[in-house]
Amino acid sequence: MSYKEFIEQQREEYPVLNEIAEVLSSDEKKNILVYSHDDPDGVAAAAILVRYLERAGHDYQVELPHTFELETDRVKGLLKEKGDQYDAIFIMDKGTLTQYDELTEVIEPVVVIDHHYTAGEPEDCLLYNPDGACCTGLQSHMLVNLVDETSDLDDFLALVALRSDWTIMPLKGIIPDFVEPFYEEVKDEWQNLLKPIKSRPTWMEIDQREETLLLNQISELYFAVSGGGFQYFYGDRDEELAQLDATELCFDEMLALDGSESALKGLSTLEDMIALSDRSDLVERIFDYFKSDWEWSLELFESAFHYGQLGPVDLYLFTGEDTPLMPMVGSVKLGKISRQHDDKPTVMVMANNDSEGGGHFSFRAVGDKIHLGRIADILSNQLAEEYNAPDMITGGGHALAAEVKIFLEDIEMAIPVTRLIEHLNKLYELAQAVEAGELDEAELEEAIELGLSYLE
Ligand SMILES: [Mn+2]
Repeated sequence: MSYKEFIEQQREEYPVLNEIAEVLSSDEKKNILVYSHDDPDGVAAAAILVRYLERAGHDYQVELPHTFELETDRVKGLLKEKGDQYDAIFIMDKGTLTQYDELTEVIEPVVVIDHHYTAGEPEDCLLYNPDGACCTGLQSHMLVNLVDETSDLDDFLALVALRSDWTIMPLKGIIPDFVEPFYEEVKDEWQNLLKPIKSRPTWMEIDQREETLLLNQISELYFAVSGGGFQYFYGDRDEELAQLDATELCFDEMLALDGSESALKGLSTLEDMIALSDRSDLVERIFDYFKSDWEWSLELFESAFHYGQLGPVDLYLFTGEDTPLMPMVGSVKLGKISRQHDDKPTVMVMANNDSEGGGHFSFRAVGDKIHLGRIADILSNQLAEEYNAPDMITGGGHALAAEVKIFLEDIEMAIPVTRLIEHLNKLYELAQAVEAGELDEAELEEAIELGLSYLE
């Protein structure tokens, strides 16, 4: 199936796409407010959309706030300040949340473009969250194709978004069905990004460190510049960087590639890519800070230790304070540990205290024997209830990767870490009891619910 046919098929399956196309159409001039996620996928999605809005002659404003979920009060505040000047709002790559319905009281239509799992859909918004593994960069590319044509730079940005969000893993030949029509259409044009090279491995090379792709390196560069959705910024050590919003820099850099399409297709090294940048001095400095933080964090991870065995899985625990790039470095360390043990299923649990306030737990796995999303979900709900702060303690994820983030600045880690250890210990004791054949049917069910999915 061609990419065009695939988009038509999506249009039939999701008639809301016709309504969204209507909002974007160039029949009358509009002013569109765009909120997108502050990670490479969200930034690329916004860039692809905005490139179209410019061509169509629409006005727009882009906001890339440093939270994943868009707080409705943030939007209401902006609208109060700016008055009634927008014809629509787009919320991109920022979760599919029922609370977005509230916004229809202050602006309509509310268009939600997202690919994350949702427990409940907003009903009054124009929502496009299709079945199948995709990312919002590709969704944005598809939307533009409903009303106009995309070009090489849009293809490039969509590839970066797909790789940054782990939707595609070309080095391992992993291209999900949803992405295949697009990927098949563009891959020959971008062989320079997609052929294996022996060069600096990125944080995406977890099961081996010998080869990488230029696409992976470029995605890592955009991760570094944007803060990656984890707000890893470098203003603490660089006066100039302290003065700017690096996610917006990333967005501007993507737009500034307009006109450099043939240079992009001729790229053979990451240095070439950095040299193409409008502000290559800044980009290079950010990337150097990123790399030195990476080396420092890798050293910190030497202290990760074997916590115990949960059935077929080795569980490792890492704790630290102000650990930079924690989940990415932890993933690479995890891959190394697993390889040293004949690719044994392994889980890395990471806990970080932010000395400026707040905390962060990350969970990563090789093998899906333990459901990390369930653990993060249970812990974040428990802590949110205990602190009565559902907006400030969030968490979740999937089987292989999950997070718990605590944004309460005055929090001490005693209770969160205790709850984490209590949960891990419960899993440990249940796993021991399973080995001893001591669990009845109901207890087995509970063990699975708590995360021991290898018992399913
Ligand atoms: Mn995304």
